[in-house]
Amino acid sequence: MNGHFKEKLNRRELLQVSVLAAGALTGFDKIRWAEAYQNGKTQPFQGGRKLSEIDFTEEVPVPMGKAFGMELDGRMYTDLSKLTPENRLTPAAEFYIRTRASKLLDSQKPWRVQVNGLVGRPLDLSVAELERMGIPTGLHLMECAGNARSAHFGMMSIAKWTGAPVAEILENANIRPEATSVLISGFDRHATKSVSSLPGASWIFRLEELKSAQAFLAIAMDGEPLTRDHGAPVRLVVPGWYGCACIKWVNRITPVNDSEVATSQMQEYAARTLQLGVPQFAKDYQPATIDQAAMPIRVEKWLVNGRIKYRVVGILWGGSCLVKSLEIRFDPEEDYVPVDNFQQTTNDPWSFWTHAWEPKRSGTYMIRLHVKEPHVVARRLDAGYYLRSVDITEI
Ligand SMILES: Nc1nc2c(c(=O)[nH]1)N[C@H]1C(S)=C(S)[C@@H](COP(=O)(O)O)O[C@H]1N2
Ligand SMILES: [Mo]
Repeated sequence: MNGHFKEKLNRRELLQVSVLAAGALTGFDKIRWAEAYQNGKTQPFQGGRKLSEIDFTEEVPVPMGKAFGMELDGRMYTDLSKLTPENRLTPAAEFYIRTRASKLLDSQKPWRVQVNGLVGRPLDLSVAELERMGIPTGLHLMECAGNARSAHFGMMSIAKWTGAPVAEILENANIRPEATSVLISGFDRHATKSVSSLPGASWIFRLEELKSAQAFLAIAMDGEPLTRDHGAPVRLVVPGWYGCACIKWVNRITPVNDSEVATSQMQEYAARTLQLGVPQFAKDYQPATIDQAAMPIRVEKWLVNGRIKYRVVGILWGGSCLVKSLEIRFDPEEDYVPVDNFQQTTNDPWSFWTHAWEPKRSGTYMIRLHVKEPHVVARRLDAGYYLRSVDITEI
């Protein structure tokens, strides 16, 4: 990408993001947040001054908000530390990337999406046809199942999507009664061999899972056509599922039955999507949905009435029912306590929380969140996956 184009893109996208962000909170959300920020629990910081932000320890610097590498090893990490409740969208130009566009991808050739297999009426869809079916599908979060502390957990972003509902495409293709699942595949041949990933991107979904998740073939993100790295001209989005199921450069939709063997992508991601072993058949896979999770994104150091106080800001995402009691622990010195300022209004995209903290002594603290309700499944969170730590030198 040349500098001029990049600059134009950034300016345009920035503008869009600020317009979007202004409209992103519904009136109801805005009032709730305004209340939460003015009432009670944020008062510990009233009249105070923010001195600095504390870096998370054991997280080496990596490029944030900038794409690097090529093809299967290409990445962009989103800087989540800048998010605020008033501006909770990640800029489109910084939406994380996991696998950059293949050098073998021919963007001159008209793109087609074939719908065949167990269908009464095979389809051969053009991008224009998908665009005609496109509807606004709302704000949705995407998280890579391999999102990691080494990337400051920056493989997670939100966008405002436009797409063609998969259910509608299947209906148009008259899918046969014996079809139980759907194989969705994308272009995934690359010029260079990856150091860590296998080529071949496809996933098999149970029909009812695709329908209940309201999966769609995305053609635009934040009002702009998809970029090459995000799967242009068309990619799958399955709200609530890990990114590995959200196939980019989609070219084939195939209704299948229960005898289908799991794809190499499903097998590669079996551990990260919390399967039991690596099942051979697609029907034996649990949905690759994102469990309830939470983590701090920023720790601020404040001076309030001559005293040092810390304000921990974090997000909560995933899961399928709203959490009422979220707890935080600053290990090894302290026990779990309820998070001060927290209200989850939706599972997708994320919600914010803040917590005032006055450490008793200086040292290294590991910060962990915990959902108190026993019926909420939070396997990664409970395993300590989203743990972050800070060094406190001043109290
Ligand atoms: N064709 C193709 N689709 C793909 C992948 C890929 O390597 N090839 N990676 C998947 C993974 S692991 C993730 S997390 C998401 C990332 O989408 P993004 O790069 O737009 O954030 O795309 C998914 N779709
Ligand atoms: Mo991923």
